[in-house]
Amino acid sequence: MSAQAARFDEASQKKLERINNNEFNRFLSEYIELCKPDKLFVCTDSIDDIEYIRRTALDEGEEIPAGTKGHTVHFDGYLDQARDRERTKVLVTDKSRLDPKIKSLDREKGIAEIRDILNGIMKGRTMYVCFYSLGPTDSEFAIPCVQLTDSSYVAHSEFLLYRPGYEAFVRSGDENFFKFVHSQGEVDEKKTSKDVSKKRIYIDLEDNTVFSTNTQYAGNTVGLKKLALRLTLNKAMKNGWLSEHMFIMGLHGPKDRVTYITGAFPSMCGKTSTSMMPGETIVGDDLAFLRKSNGHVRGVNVEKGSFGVVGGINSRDDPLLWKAFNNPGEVIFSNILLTDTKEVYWIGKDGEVPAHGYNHSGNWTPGTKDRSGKEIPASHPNARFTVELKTLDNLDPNLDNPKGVKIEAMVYGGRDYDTCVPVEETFDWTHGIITKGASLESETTAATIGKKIREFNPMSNGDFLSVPIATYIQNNIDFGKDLANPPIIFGVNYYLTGEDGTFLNGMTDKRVWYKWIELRIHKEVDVIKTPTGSIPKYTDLKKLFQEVLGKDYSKDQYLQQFTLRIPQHLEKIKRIREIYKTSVANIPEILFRMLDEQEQRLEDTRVSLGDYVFPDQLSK
Ligand code: SPV
Ligand code: MN
Repeated sequence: MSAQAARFDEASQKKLERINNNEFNRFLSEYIELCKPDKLFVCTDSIDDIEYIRRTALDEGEEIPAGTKGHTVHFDGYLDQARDRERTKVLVTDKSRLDPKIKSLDREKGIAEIRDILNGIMKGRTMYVCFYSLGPTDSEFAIPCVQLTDSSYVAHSEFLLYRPGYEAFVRSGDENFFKFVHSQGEVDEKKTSKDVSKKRIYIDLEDNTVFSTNTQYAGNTVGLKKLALRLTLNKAMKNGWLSEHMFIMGLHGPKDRVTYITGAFPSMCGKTSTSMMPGETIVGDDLAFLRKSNGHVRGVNVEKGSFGVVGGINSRDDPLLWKAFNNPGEVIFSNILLTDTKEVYWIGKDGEVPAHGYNHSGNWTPGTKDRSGKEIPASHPNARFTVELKTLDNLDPNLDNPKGVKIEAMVYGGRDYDTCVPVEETFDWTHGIITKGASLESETTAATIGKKIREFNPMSNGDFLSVPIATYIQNNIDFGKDLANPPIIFGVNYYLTGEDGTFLNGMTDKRVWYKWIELRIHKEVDVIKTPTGSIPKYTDLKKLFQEVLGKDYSKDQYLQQFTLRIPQHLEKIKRIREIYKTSVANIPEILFRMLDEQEQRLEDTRVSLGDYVFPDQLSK
């Protein structure tokens, strides 16, 4: 046990004595000495300890109770509402091993800087020492983790999102665990971090350690989520597996058949709502580890809870979450509007906008403006909820299966208003990885009035890369190469618009696309081959629309949605090729070859059939 810890209470000492791990002792002593907390609370996997954290979050005012039993609200600072791309840096000794686009910092310099910020940062506070596991415990996927934080909200969130890992530490002296150090730093009267000049999020790849200071937004502080993703991605490259920004779900087909798939989407593109579709079962909504096993792929959810966007959730489109948000049970809402009657309100919720409430900006009424004169919405667009997946009615029974589930398909999708069809199957693994995964883009609307920006986001992991993109893509290609049964790769697009700019599909239409994907995996429906992939036949979709949604699906809708838009596809290929040609080195040759071939197929089709081609013209 660490000498420093001896200064702390007896109960914590007893809990530490059960752990026989030199690296853990060294790590804990180092950061107790540096951060100088007044108190230490060691959190085991026991219900009592987790309950203590929950209660403390309320006692310390990091969370506020909402009207419904078990629901709490947390607010982050006005300028601390999302992942901070600028201040998040990977620490490396040799910068040349990263792409220039990956924000990095000389390791020695970064460590010195963060040590300076951490010095005495926990004076007058409690350091929570928490243990978790990435992936199911007792599994080859599992990665043990230790989190040191002075935020009960961060500890509470992590107990909802990750499997407890104290007992695993007691059982194993494995010194290869991930380490997380977080401090919210000094807070203002609203309990939000105030020392913005000392806000840092540093990821030390060489010592598998994450540092986060003077911030509270969970994407910056819940280290096991996107910060650990840089560590796991790096680890996965070395050992030939994949660490992906993907949901995992069970698709329910005919005769009780369950087929598991993953899906990768950039943030705010419908990943969580897809993974929670009624009629299917959820394994995970954000992060997946994928490994090869006997010629196929197996996947686990890295987490056991969801930290999802709450905006837009309503009773019709998201019945499962709606139920969880309207019944007693554990939910943390962040950056929503809390009304005077302790009701939680978010943009897009059923019902009227409240006349008054409290949000991330303080007291709020409709029309409240920020300093620059811009109207503040009732809830922040990135307002979120945190729940355990077991709160949902459609949790898949394999969530904690240590072997994971067999992955039979992988889906890629982004916010694409004008190019790709709603659903299409790629020709093979490599074609899928290159033309869907490595070519993934998503449109965002810039703050400057309505200007649309297309953001390149390979595999939706663009923000989290900790290895050169060339290495990452090569690893993805290689991963599927020697598999007897690689997953089939599909592209989906929920955001396609018509000429007048209106969406061609309703929010729930995606339920049909996934039922079609399920049938395709089992070769129970036929396809029409196009230059970019294989698309559904009208009659199959018509039947599915009726079965799944009770909707009539007209031939006209089908033709509009599944028209091959050749000029847009050619533009996309040009953009993607340019990105890979100009910005990064050592891109696998096959990437350019596949793009060239796809371009050629599109050009040939254009010569014979014109710019816009109906599926019927291709099936002939
Ligand atoms: C995302 O933005 O993709 C999230 C939330 O899942 S965060 O933890 O902020 O990354
Ligand atoms: Mn995510």
